[in-house]
Amino acid sequence: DMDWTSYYSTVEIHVWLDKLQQTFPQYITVEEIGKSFEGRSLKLVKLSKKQNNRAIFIEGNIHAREWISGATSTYVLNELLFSSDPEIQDLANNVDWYIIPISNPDGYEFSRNSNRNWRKTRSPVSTLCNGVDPNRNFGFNWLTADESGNLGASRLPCSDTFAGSRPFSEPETQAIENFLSQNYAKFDIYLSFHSFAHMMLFPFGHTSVRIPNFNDHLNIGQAAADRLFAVDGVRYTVGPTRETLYAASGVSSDHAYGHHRIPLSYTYEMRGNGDYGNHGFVLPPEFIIPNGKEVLASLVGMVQKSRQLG
Ligand code: 0X9
Ligand code: ZN
Repeated sequence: DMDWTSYYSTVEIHVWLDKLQQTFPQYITVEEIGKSFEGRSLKLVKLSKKQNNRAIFIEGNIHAREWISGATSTYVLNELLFSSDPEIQDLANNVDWYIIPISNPDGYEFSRNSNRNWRKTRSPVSTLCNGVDPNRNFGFNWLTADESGNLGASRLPCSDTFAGSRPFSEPETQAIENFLSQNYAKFDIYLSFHSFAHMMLFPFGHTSVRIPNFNDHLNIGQAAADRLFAVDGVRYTVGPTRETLYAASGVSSDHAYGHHRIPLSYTYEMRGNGDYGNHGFVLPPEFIIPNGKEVLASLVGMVQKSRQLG
């Protein structure tokens, strides 16, 4: 069984999800929203303990090598189900959670079994190369340059930020898009889990023009980062992607905000660098639980602050 002391395979995670559904059929639903290029299941788990809750969407491990992002998705779900902390129970009871722990299973398995540093999907894109960056393959401002002419994505198939031949060229991103097109109205918050930079980024990546609810994103993000910091002293930087990190176009969280108008959208860049060692993407499994605890605490801060601001 899973205990968050190691990183698990896609199949192990999916078996765990299916077991949860069997154990808690009243409030856990597992749905296959599509299949990956290599035919793996894209599983989404829903936790809903009450009718008419608003919902939060979590997309994990869209980047193959960012293993902590998938592990944290399942950690959060497990805590929502089993924690006795009243603040966590409040999140579980009063929010519906839609979680895709492994959004890029082909890439994740390739990173586990062949090339630890793999980032993209695994579809053939030229005679030489495989893979599209799924976090450059969403439709909103796909392959769009910023004010300085920076695309924040690549047209070159062998690049690690290859945007694909067209928006949603990948079955993995298309499956998420199909789901969001049917369900966007349920969601107050879209969360895309990544590593590693200790950041909470919000739209946009393709322009430094500020979004209409910039201040809400900043204040709610800062409340989340403050709760995160209180756990273990890890300081996240909160800010808009283009200013805080770099130019990036066609990313999922901008699509969720800009196209589907989900009002709050964050990209988490979790542990990997800094005080706890410069591990980068290859974060040792003993950090799964500490990282999970602080991210979970941040969600408490995020939901409480967003209630306050209405
Ligand atoms: O480049 C990315 O896709 C993300 N960083 S990573 O090192 N995990 O690859 C950042 C995406 C920024 N997101 C938004 N524009 N919201
Ligand atoms: Zn990433």
